[in-house]
Amino acid sequence: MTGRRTTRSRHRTGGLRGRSEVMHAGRRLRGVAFFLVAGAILAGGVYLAGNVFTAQRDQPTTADATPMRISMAGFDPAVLEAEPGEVLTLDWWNTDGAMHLEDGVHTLVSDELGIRYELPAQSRRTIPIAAPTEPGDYDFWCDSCCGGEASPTMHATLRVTV
Ligand SMILES: [Cu+2]
Repeated sequence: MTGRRTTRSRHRTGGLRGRSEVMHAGRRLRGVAFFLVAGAILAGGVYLAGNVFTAQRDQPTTADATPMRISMAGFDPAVLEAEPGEVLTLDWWNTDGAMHLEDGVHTLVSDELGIRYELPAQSRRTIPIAAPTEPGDYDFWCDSCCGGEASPTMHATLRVTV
């Protein structure tokens, strides 16, 4: 590649000046190539590391389950929608390590909905949530970390609409 460029360039510009410019360009090209390769390797590593946490999302345990992640950032999605009386099946997974969690779990709690589930660190489970027959927004939260019920971050909503 460098050789061909040199030849072509010499034809075009001729003389020593052209040659040194070409050598300069060649060096710069190698520099760029190095960063491209290094960048690709880095990106590959980040991609693989990311897969450790996201791979689970691609393989729901139940085909028609609604995926929901819990982490220090809260529930994702933070709003679930359901029809009155509908029973949602959640494919629920926890991306946090045990050392960050009280008792090693995140929880999903709601007095109104009459539920209390626990999810151990870096695991997943399928859970049912029954929507009340009365439309409205129903609050649920995690009470095992980050201030629990007092922390707005750890709340999410079951939205029941007709
Ligand atoms: Cu939690």
